[in-house]
Amino acid sequence: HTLQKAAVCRRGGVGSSRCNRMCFALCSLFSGLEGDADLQFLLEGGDLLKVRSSSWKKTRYLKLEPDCKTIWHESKKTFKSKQTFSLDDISAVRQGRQSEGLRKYTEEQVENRCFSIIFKGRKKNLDLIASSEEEAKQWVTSLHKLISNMNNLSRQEKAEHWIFNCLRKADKNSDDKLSQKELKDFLRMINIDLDDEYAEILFQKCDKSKSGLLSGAEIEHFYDLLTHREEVDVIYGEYAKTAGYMSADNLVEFLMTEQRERATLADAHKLIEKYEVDEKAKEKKLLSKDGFLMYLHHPESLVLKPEHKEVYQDMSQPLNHYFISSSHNTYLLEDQLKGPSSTEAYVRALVKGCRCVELDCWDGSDGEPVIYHGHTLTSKILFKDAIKAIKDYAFKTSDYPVIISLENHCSVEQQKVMAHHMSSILGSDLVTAPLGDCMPTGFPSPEELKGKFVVKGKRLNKLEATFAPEKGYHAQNVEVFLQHFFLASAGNLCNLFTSTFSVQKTKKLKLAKELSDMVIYCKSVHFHGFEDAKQNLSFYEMSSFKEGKAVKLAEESANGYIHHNMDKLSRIYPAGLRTDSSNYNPVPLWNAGCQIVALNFQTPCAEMDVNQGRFVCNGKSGYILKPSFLRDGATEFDPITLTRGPWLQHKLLHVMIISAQQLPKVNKKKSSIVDPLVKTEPIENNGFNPSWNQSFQFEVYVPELALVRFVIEDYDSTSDNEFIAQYTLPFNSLQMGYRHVPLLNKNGDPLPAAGLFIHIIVLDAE
Ligand SMILES: *[C@@H]1O[C@H](CO)[C@@H](O)[C@H](O)[C@H]1NC(C)=O
Ligand SMILES: *[C@@H]1O[C@H](CO)[C@@H](O)[C@H](O)[C@H]1NC(C)=O
Ligand SMILES: *[C@@H]1O[C@H](CO)[C@@H](O)[C@H](O)[C@H]1NC(C)=O
Ligand SMILES: [Ca+2]
Repeated sequence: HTLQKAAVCRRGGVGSSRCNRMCFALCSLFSGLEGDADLQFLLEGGDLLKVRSSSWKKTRYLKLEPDCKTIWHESKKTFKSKQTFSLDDISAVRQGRQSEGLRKYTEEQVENRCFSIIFKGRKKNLDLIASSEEEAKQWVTSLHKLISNMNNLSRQEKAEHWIFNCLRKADKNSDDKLSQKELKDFLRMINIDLDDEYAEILFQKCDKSKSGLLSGAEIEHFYDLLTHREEVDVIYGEYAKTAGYMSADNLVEFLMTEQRERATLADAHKLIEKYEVDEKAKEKKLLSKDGFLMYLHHPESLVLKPEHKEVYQDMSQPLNHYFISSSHNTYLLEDQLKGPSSTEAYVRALVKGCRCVELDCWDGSDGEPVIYHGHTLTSKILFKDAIKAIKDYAFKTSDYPVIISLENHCSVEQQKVMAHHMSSILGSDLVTAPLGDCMPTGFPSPEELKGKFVVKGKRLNKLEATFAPEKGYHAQNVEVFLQHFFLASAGNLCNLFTSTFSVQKTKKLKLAKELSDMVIYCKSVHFHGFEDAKQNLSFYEMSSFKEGKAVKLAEESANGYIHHNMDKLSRIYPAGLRTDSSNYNPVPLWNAGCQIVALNFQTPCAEMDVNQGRFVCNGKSGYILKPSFLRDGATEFDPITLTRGPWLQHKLLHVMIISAQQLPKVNKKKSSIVDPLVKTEPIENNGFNPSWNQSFQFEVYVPELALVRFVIEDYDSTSDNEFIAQYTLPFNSLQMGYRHVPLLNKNGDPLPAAGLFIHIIVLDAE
């Protein structure tokens, strides 16, 4: 374990508290868990039956590699190269027949022996059957334990873990020593393309024993040279005015001057107590450079205000006063024409905090309604399976209500089946009557609707009718003639099929009373202008707008739209032309107060990054309270003309992009090295620790609506730059001073070791 110790115990020396702490964190992953049966179990591994279809079920040997991070996955065909995946790629491990594949291809009696490994991104699930119930349980508990253990490591520990793994992989002949060739491979792995001469110099500098191999302390030295953060040294040096250390007083000065935090001596003592790794320094109430780095990496010190991470907004306002994280055609995993539909897509969207999901319902065989993109080749899933998945995953990330948006194309018979499934699966969590005993005059709040499902769809009559029985409403399955019905739905569909629609335009839709009655707070109606809506529509009657129409309203009558959205809900959906499931910019629609701005969640793109950034705060609840100038009935706010008013708070945002750490490779080709660019000068051939020191200034006029996005691209002089990583957050949630920005990959999943280091100041412009 020389390499490991080198990585772990480099500065403090064996026995120091830093070393112990790091060793504990890492060794509990690598070697120190002799006593831990779960880890031992995974390292030994075992045979499992992998399920791909009814006929394809094959035995596979799975085990954890000694890096405790990679799962090795053997095919019986020996000539096939071994397959592996990283624990980092796992999004969930589910016990039982909790995947589409297992439900479809296995019998109920194996329920207790089944489990599934679900991956991030688009990688297919691994559906497995163990030989006994105990064994299945053991796999699931062990994997859960290891994953949560790994997620518990601090950013710095993750970074060191990453480097250690690269070192271990580079040591091809496992002799715990690094040859010059192995060293070069290692540098490539961590994204540094040193030229041969410099690599040689570095190697000679560290190879004190002149053996031609680096071992033990030599690797430590080499590692130190690599991980050295000169920019942090400079900052530390400026404030470390007490015998080369930062005293509590020095720390207060740093916090007040640079971080713009109101800090007392007591706060500084607490920070030293929490982050100092050297016991001797801690005793003297001093912060060492290592302790300072620990502080800078801690989640509370990152660029996002820690107090905004929790639910911090008032959740007791009416539902339509919030932006609601919303998805379009939620069932699709890929494009809108021939891609697969999956209940997994609902799980992914809900786990990402989405609070409005969409179901396109059509008649299926055997009387069971199905979900797919009508008139296309997208595959089908059962309506009831989608509802079950929604029920199971609705409140894993957020407790606040989920809106089930129904696009109903079913016969009355199958609509009754839909109503039956919703009421039997969702039970009392389904809102089937207004809260309270009388006709409501406005929306309930997210707080009041916690844990509830709200159906959005067509309704036969006004909700008021249920409170006025004397008017006698008893009709069953009344025909509603929806003359605009197909015009409206066509917006959801590919233009290839519009010709079919012109023929069907006059088709009538019958609505089952059972289904109609479930529509309480979100009744779909057509939009005939703001004036009509104001005079003729009740608060719960809401319209859906195709993106083009909505953008036009948001540009031409923004203030009218804002007032409309103070009384009602608006849903926006992508144009039918977007058959590739691309997205539109949600920002202008939020600026006009629209709540349900539905995006194709399955598509990695800048618009989804922005959506994730919009909803990263407030406990990832999927609800963000609109600023008061979008809720106040007297508001004159117009995001286009931007007249004076309380919304106008002209600010200057100064950002200095200092450096980045451990940017991942985007091109798996071994020889390719990332050339990172942060809208600055590109830094050539260094993705490990590029440094820029470039300052920028931005003007911000409406801070409450502004979002800030950091994007890192790989610069290419001959073609388009390639995306590496990004992070987006609300302007008002920025912390000032020296901050690390966590980085997300194109799917929005965190890159644990990577980061951007910046300095931020926000000033009033006037
Ligand atoms: C992870 O950290 C939390 C809080 O610090 C702790 O309660 C939990 O037991 C830790 N989990 C593991 C697996 O170490
Ligand atoms: C940025 O500043 C740091 C600290 O002063 C320095 O070590 C580094 O070389 C600088 N980088 C560039 C590209 O100027
Ligand atoms: C309200 O509805 C009635 C009946 O459909 C219609 O005549 C009237 O023009 C509508 N009001 C507005 C302002 O559009
Ligand atoms: Ca070696």
